[in-house]
Amino acid sequence: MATEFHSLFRLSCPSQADIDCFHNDGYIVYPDVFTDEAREKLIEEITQLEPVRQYIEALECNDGEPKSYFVRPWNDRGPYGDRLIDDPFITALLQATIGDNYHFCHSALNIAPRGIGALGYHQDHHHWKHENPLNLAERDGYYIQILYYPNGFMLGDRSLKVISGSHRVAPTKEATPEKMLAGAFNAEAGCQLEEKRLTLPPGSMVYINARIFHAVEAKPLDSRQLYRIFNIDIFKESGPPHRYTQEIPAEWMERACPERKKLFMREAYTEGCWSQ
Ligand SMILES: O=C(O)CCC(=O)C(=O)O
Ligand SMILES: [Fe+2]
Repeated sequence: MATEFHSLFRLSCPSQADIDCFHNDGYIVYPDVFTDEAREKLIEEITQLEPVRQYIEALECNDGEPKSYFVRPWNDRGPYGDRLIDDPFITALLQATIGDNYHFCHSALNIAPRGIGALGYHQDHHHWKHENPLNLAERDGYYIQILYYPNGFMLGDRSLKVISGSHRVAPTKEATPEKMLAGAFNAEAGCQLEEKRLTLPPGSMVYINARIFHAVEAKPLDSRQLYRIFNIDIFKESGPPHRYTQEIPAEWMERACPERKKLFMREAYTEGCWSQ
């Protein structure tokens, strides 16, 4: 019996304004973009995974040192998590921003409890800070992170912040987030580099060019939310592996349709693969 699977999102494709945001600011914010059903099912699927269920159960009675739950790659995906990989909206968004020539890189799942510390400003382009000829050649390739926040976050409560426009600055040692925020790179960027602190309702997503500096604020002990769920899918322009380009499980390949197979047909990262 064929199951009909509609998009998990309220939108079918990005607007021209969204695409402009991507190029000008380096990111697009989609508040409450999941359908109610998809949001609820995704949360259910994630929180009912056995290790997650145990983690949450421990949180409810634990008063020890706060620890995040983190898995990378996140392969234990139910039907909703799985569908995210090539949902029609995601495919339309990737094609409209970076074209057709991209692959699935990897994924992760993170659950952040009350009391967890901040994550400082960073960029996630893994061919930077490595000097192999391969890394140098790949430096300008797109590396796209799609950040999903199934249960959302409030400002100052494990909230994401970004330096808007920071993807326009060449990734040198001098280009630090502090200097960018002090205005020292506005001329190079051709715009004012500004910190944007986000607040997002449940069912939101943020689409970023991983060249932008981004950071995450701490989660206060008295946060109204017991834990914040964050899952991420990463896509890269076709080419050699990035640091975490994951092995595709055999069963994923077997059940993939031809379009999805194309996303998976690339090399995974292995020790030493950049220096051969
Ligand atoms: O937790 C988040 O909202 C983003 C985390 C992040 O920047 C990362 O995993 O690289
Ligand atoms: Fe990051």
